[in-house]
Amino acid sequence: MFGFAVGQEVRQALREGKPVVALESTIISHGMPYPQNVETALKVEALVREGGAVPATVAIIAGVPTVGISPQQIDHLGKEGRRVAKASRRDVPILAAKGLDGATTVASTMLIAAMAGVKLFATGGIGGVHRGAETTMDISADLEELATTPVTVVCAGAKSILDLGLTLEYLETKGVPVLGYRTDCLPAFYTNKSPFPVTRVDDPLEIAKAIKAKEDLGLRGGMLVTNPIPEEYSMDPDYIEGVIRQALAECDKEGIKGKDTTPYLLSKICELTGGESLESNIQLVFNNVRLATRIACELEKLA
Ligand code: PSU
Ligand code: MN
Repeated sequence: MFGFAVGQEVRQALREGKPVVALESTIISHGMPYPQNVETALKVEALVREGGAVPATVAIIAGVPTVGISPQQIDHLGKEGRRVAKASRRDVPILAAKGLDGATTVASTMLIAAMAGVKLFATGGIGGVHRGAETTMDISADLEELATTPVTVVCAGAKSILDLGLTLEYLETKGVPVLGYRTDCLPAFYTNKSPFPVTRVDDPLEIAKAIKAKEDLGLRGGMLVTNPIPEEYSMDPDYIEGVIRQALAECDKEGIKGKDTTPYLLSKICELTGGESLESNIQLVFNNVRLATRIACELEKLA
């Protein structure tokens, strides 16, 4: 029989009702270069612990969806980088059948976290509706997962490699609550503003209550909490828009499609900004992890 695994520390925390925060692994293997990817992933786990919760980095290890991989496995995924399969929901059964490793996206991390009963998940940015989706139909499986699976995802909004307006429309159609932490507009990953409104919340307890309400009312699907990048790390909007346009043009010229699109754009942006975007990316992940940990702790008190 095929099944999933839960790391020992995470299993114990879940048994004792302690707060757990899930973390994804595509960000490690496909979202950042080595060695910053591994350093960031390990620091993130330390931040969750400092906040009083237990980290659960999710990946597929030799075919087994695993909630709470080891530091050695994090190092392995980071070193292998793009040689590891990027695993979204559709890839999970194939990797399980073949006994292969997979780095989980937001969609598959939510899916696997939910198997273990983990309710909070922190990352950098989510996938969404790509610019030009009206002809390519390129819409990330992350959005469908948010509509289906009961996990709250804390992110810094979405990069404007996506069409942010269409991404919000899609989430609205699917009935996914989109909250803004201390903001009235959707943060755009590298920058803390966009023209698109979200529902403002000012307190982690309020967010925890919304999660509890959703659960108690039997409403399916997850929730998206968008957390603006701290001002001191946010980038100039015009500069980053220019970089994104250039990255999109090169992606088009190279004929990159499908699941390769997002990782290609991420590494191109990193290259074009000479690493400046990477530092912002790392800092916003830390910021999201701190918030997710606070929400997880509040949620545990409500239980
Ligand atoms: N956006 C980022 N960093 C990332 C990703 C997206 O700013 O690392 C990764 C996440 O794992 C996300 C995935 O779930 O890319 C989306 O890929 P796609 O667009 O192929 O669904
Ligand atoms: Mn896609």
